[in-house]
Amino acid sequence: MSDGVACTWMRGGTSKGGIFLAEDLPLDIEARDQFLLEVMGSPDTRQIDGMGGADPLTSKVGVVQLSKRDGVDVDYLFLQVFVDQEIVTDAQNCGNILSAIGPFAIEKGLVRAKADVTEVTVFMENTGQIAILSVQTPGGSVTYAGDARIDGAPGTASPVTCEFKDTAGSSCGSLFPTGSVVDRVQSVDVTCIDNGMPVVILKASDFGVVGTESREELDGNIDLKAKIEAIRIEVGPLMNLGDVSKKSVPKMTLVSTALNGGCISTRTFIPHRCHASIGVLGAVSVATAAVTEGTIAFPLARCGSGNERTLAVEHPSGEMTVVAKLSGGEVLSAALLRTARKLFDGRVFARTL
Ligand code: NQM
Repeated sequence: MSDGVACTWMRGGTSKGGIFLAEDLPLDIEARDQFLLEVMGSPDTRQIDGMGGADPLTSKVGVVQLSKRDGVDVDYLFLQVFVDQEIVTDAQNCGNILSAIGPFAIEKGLVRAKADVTEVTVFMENTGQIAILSVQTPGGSVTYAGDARIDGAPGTASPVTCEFKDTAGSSCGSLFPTGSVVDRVQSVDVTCIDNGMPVVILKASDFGVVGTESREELDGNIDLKAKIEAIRIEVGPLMNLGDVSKKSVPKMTLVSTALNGGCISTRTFIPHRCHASIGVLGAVSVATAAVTEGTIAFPLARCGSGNERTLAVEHPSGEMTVVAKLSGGEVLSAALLRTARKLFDGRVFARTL
């Protein structure tokens, strides 16, 4: 039997997964992906023979290494391990798992902790962009205990703030990759946007739903999911993502008027299951659509005014607040509060490695 591979299991925001040092994983991508499929127990809807939680949100991997880039601490590659298909994809980023990368990098000695708060500058390899994380390090060591609360994760923990700049066109090349703020696809008006995450914004009422249904109710609506998937497959090439049939992007977000005083209400398919909340960069893309005139989201949204806006994106388990800085109507940067927690540190075993 092998000695396994060093790994830290962490919750990052409302996601959970295995965080590895790049040097500990097979260099060959096929061997790496096969290893990760076995670690998670995929493909299997229950992931019974692995660590995955039978949900795309708990079947995630972060791969971290010291960065050689100027002004950057670590490089982070995100990998989505599909639950029920033999697919490991780097075609999407993940802002939730990102929030675990700061504490992980400090704990593994890749970044030296300062007193109180340590900034970790991360190059996100999936999209070639930078995020700045602020991690609580009282007395020079990471703490996971604290008073910060995020919707979708129980209890409180220490805050990790995530700041994103220049995320427009992260995967698609431009903010509105089709060249238009609205397109008609399969007889439905949609907004295709990428401000950190490729997202297709859809008006819930165009699909005969209210848009505030539970995750379970929407996941059980087979007709709705088939319509949404048909649109997704058609817009993939229009968004410069090519054939998306085996990719986890674009995400598909149904929007409606906020019910709890926020900016807008959302239900997001990621892309085949409804998200229990919403992704971090997914929320940045939705908030950007909400403040941009002409989009599907704009007439439904309440965004306030000024060059700094606090935009609460409502989702099935509460809301995610995006603090957006704007200039001339354009979103220049976005900051979000997350929490993260180390759950396990040890060695993980695959069947064949
Ligand atoms: O959009 C889920 C998540 C995500 C992605 C998904 C994310 C993001 O909640 O930045 O965090 O959209 O597949 O972890």
